[in-house]
Amino acid sequence: MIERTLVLVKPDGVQRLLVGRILTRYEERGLKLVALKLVSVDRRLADRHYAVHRERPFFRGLVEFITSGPVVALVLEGPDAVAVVRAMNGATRPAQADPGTIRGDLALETAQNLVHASDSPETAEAELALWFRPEELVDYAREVDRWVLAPAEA
Ligand code: 3AN
Repeated sequence: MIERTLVLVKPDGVQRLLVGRILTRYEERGLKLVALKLVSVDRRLADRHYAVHRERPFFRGLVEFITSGPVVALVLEGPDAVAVVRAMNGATRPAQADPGTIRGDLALETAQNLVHASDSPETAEAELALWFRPEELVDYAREVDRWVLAPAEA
């Protein structure tokens, strides 16, 4: 099933100059870039993005962190993209993230775990709408897809 998912390279990723390295991993996997932008996140967007965590003790810290500097927001598309990207990111707590994942290779702390990705296709739909206007999602063909995707999906 071809899915779309929202990814954020959080302020720690931008400040640590890891944006290129992180995006390269998704690109090299074969995922298709559908949208991409650098965003200064305001309080309202942060509150809405983390609304499901509103009652958690770390909610304030989450909002403060994601508004502390620019983030890179992107939409990736591909077969099972939601699960594929979550697996590439690794466990939320970097100590539990497998080597070879973004967090397992590049992060040490839960709060500074570099990336966010939608956790289900339903969440992805809502997060895409929150972060991008419909016209920011770019529709284009990729020559490489015939080497990356099954014939029915290319
Ligand atoms: P994920 O980002 O892997 O989907 P969630 O949705 O459980 O993880 O948590 C959202 C974000 O909240 C995480 N990316 C992490 O930055 C932060 N977070 C989760 N648990 C904690 C915690 N115990 N203390 C501080 N921050 C946390």
